[in-house]
Amino acid sequence: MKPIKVYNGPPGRGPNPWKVIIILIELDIPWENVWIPYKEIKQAPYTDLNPNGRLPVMIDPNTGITLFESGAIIQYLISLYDKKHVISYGDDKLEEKWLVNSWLMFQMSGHGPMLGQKMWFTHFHQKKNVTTAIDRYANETKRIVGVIDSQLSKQRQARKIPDAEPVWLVGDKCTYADLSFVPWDNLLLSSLFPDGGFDPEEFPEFYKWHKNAIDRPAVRETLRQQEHANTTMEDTTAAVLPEREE
Ligand SMILES: N[C@@H](CCC(=O)N[C@@H](CS)C(=O)NCC(=O)O)C(=O)O
Repeated sequence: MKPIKVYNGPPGRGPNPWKVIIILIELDIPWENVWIPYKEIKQAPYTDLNPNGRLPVMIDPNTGITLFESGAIIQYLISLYDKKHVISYGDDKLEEKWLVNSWLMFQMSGHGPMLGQKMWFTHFHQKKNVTTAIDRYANETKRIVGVIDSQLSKQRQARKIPDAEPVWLVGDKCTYADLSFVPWDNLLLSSLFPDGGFDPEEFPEFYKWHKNAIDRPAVRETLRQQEHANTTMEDTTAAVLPEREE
């Protein structure tokens, strides 16, 4: 099998390409990063691959298919390359199969965008301390983490899973939906609330779930590679930031 190409932006700080990479490593699919400076992603030829000018893009040379949007890429990888349902469910578990997709959509449409805006107004927005926006996205982030925490708690009760054992969003195993949250949640625990205001221990199931996810070999390997890129590559992200006011 030829390696699947994942477009990523130096130094690899953005979480969305890594969502795809976790899935590739989990499924033991050969892959490679294609590093493209951020200043090149809003123009052709990159916008011929992703009209929205964002990362990631995936090119699968085995099928000739090019896709953008991390959630769509994950669905593609699962559909083509997880035939044994290592991190998904098949038609014999029809409800679980589609519920996993609901949680992926929740990550894509709720979790990612709200945490993304929290990140933007906390770290990058030109005008500092826009408290109404920061508060709005801080509250949304906490509300979303609460939704996850409550789902995990329901799962633990319904399935009578002892406290020390892992619990996942759907069914009895870790799926691509659980994994899709990992890179954003890692930022949540490290840099989204630099001045406090978020105590992960207030969401005990969420906290344990994230720790269980990052303990998986594929996730550990992904985060190791991300850390390596972050500390060794030139930072090109300034190209997408507005001019800062002094
Ligand atoms: N919904 C998109 C979001 C993609 C996205 O925002 N990617 C970030 C990197 S993690 C990006 O390209 N940022 C550059 C920009 O904001 O212009 C996906 O999941 O693929």
